[in-house]
Amino acid sequence: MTGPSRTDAARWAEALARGGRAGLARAITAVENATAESRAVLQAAHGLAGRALVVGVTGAPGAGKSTLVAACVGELRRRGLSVGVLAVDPSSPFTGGALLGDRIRMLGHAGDGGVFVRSLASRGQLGGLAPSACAVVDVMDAAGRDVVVVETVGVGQSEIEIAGLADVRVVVWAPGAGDGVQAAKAGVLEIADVIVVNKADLPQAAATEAALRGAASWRGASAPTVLRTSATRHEGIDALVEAVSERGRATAADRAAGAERRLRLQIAGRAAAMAAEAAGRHARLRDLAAAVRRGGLSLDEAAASLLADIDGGG
Ligand SMILES: Nc1nc2c(ncn2[C@@H]2O[C@H](COP(=O)(O)OP(=O)(O)OP(=O)(O)O)[C@@H](O)[C@H]2O)c(=O)[nH]1
Ligand SMILES: [Mg+2]
Repeated sequence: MTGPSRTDAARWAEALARGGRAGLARAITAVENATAESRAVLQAAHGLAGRALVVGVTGAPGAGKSTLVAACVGELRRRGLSVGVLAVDPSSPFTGGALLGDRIRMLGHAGDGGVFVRSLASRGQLGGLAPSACAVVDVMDAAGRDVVVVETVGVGQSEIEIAGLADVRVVVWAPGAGDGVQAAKAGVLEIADVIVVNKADLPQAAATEAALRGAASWRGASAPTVLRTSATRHEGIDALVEAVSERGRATAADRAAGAERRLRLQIAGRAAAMAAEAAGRHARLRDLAAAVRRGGLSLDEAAASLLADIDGGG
């Protein structure tokens, strides 16, 4: 079927464009493990990406993110949209993904070709998790998934990372969990487009919702949408999907801008990894360490000097 003149990237582009689950799974595995094929996969993916709505879902451990994502997947399928889900868990990537997969299976999406779930392994991610997540998102996007949902456990940094990765940022909150002050501290109020108070079947949900809405009001017109759900009772899911769609209504140019943002993150991530590697085996490292020890240079000055050397090819 494939002639000898066809490039690997063109073959992958064709495989991804077909949108099948097997091809998508193989492509992600190649990217994740940086196999010989990964370059061609990424070339194909980056050429095709820029159509999916990318939704980031973050929040404290146990807030109900996975249960909520699974419920939303059901609602998105009812709306005829294909979905890719990526579970990013820096602490336990396998159990996190498996749990999410279990929940989606429980909802009867196991045999549904319109749902594709994957977890991101944390090994070998020198430039941080975000660039790797971006690459997988691009592959799902390229494979024609209408919506790509990325679940990350919110532990400070990942909320910030998700801000660059997603087109729409959803922060999941559990009732009573520190309310507004805690949210402000976590930086959640700056990055959220939608704040969900999940477990609305528990006491305090309304008070928490009010506190978060008040705490986010300083953003004025750009304040996040705040709403309540009960993922286990399937309450408020429709409104949540609607709010995300509303926020995600975008032109083709906006989607392309999202893909370009993810590409920039990937390049910067790789550059950071390369610089770290070059710095770690640089001949001047010993002298710089000695200078820092003597007090002649600060750590930052030594690092800047090393970077300048690497930059100059030294
Ligand atoms: N009462 C109640 N419990 C819920 C609700 N949603 C989720 N849970 C429960 O909360 C627990 C954690 O749910 P998960 O969906 O795994 O939460 P998570 O935020 O994905 O957790 P991590 O990925 O480990 O950070 C489970 O026992 C869920 O059944 C809800 O709406 N109401
Ligand atoms: Mg989870």
